[in-house]
Amino acid sequence: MTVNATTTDRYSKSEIESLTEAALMDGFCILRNHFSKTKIDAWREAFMPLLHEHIEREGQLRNRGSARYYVTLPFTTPFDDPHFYEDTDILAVVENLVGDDPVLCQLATDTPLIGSDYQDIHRDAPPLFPELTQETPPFQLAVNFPLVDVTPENGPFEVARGTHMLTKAEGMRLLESSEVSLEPVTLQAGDVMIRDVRGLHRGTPNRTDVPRPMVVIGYSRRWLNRPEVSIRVPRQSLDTLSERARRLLRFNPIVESLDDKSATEVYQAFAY
Ligand SMILES: O=C(O)CCC(=O)C(=O)O
Repeated sequence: MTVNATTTDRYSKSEIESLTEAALMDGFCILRNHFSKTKIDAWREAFMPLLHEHIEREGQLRNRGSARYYVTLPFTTPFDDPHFYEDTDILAVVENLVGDDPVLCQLATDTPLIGSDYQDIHRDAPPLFPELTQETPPFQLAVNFPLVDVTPENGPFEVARGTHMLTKAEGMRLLESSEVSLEPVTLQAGDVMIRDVRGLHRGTPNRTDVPRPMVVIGYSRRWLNRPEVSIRVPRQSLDTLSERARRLLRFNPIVESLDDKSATEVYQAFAY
């Protein structure tokens, strides 16, 4: 299910329900033309130097595959803009999926460059109860939006619809028997995908010279703490945050400064 924003970025209650149903059934839903392109341009401009610094510092780790990088964004201008992480429509779908009082746990990017390859098909989180063959309702969501248009050439994310409620083995069996297939998700800058991170997916090669950054804002159920993807919140920002933002960010570390950029990304194990 795809809903196109018209003159307002506020969806009706029934549209929010439809988006929620799509995400429950397919594992994802898409809100077209949702975020301001001007703001996305500002993010891309601010992001490119961070990508280059990251590649210099730890590009040799190659833990997402060749020429593909996971970079956490600093919680500062322009990335600390509540327009993105406190979006009313997105939070309405998020709360329908993972319940009231969710936790904002992740603010990062996945970027394939030329020379990147197909990733192994994976999920982004292990099951909560691996001893069960029955999956649980959603507990971890990724809100993804690209900082450039995503085309068939620049490495669209591919996802197998409806596999989020299956065990990985069962999802892989359906893929191998062609009962389900991987679908490339092409998005324009400004489009947003809300997905259950258990849906089987993979990154694909970017065959162009232009990096393809995809932002991931992570939301978890209210009791789930995921320190491996934390957002470092500067103490001086606390007073500027809304009450809702402080609540969303409650499991994240408060830091005196964001100046220390030397730490290696902690989020190295990502595929399950
Ligand atoms: O191409 C993408 O953005 C997806 C990458 C991905 O699934 C991952 O690195 O876990």
